[in-house]
Amino acid sequence: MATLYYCYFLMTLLMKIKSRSSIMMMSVLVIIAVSALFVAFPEGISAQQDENVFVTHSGAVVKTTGEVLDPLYTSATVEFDPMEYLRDFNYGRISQLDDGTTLREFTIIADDDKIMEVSPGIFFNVWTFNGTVPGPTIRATEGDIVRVNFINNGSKEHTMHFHGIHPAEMDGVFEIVGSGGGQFTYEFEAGPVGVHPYHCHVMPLEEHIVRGLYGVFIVDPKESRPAADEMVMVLNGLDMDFDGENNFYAANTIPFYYQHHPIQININELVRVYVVNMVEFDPINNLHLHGNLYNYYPTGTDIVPSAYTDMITLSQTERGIMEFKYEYPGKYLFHAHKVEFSEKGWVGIFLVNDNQQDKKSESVEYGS
Ligand SMILES: [Cu+2]
Repeated sequence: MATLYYCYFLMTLLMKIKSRSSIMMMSVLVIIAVSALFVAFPEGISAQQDENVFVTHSGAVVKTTGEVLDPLYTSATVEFDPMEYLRDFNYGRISQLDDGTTLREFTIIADDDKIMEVSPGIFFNVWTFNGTVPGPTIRATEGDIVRVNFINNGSKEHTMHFHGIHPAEMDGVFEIVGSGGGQFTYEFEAGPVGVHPYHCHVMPLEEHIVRGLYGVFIVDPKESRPAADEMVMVLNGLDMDFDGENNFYAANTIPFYYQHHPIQININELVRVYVVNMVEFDPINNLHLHGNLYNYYPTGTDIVPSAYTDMITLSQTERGIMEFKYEYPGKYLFHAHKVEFSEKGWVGIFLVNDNQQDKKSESVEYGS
């Protein structure tokens, strides 16, 4: 209240002054007076600036003095289980063409209104292929015909751009698919052998990718790879506050998920991991495996590994295949050796069982 009287007194004085030089003098006095106010009442002024109040879509009022990460949503419309995603391969609806070629048909639906609980209590508006981030893992054998019936149910334009070899009009860049039910059919021969990303290619590309419009496309060699416990890891990041930096990092979207729910594998059984880096903003990501080394096949295009290592470094959309076996039971970390990423969620555990019957049981939780 004293502050108000002070301002009122200064304003009254100013209005009574007529001459130009007096006005200049009074202006200097007002500046000094306002500066004095900030010195006298620093807590009152800064407290008002720090207080943030948000009204969520559900009507709840959120007050905070800390950093707020997307406070607009309080419930999820996406169901995503990283343990299920890990080993879930979609081979499509299979039929034979007249010449005997295998046709694999897929239906992929894009949406951009879904809300995902990406960490306990943290909700984020994700853009999805078939309702999840990442979208389904599409799998075919080299030489198969892949036909993708794409439907854009979003409110924005989207496409599907596959990495690999295909005609220009199947590249998902210039053939924009309109919102609200637009359709396009992508059709091409599966190739080359390897692990490839697919993603939306509409501008601003950064946003369409970071929001979640990506997935993995595996092309198997005609002579299949040796039997193994196969899994997919998409390395991704989440920019919750839209400042062009990731707040969370993960393997398969949910930070720390495989640390709290270790991936169970068997001793002396070959494990094959299809790993794809979809992190935006940060120029590199990496993957370090504990207590072991792995054969690494960059892009999965060769059947002979090019490295035997415990560390690979990946830029945007770089990917490859890792193969390894564990000789000793126990728990082993895998994580980004860029420690900032692992401390923000990109870390997990392989739990190596020596009892084969325990394999893939999801009832055991481990770590904290
Ligand atoms: Cu898009």
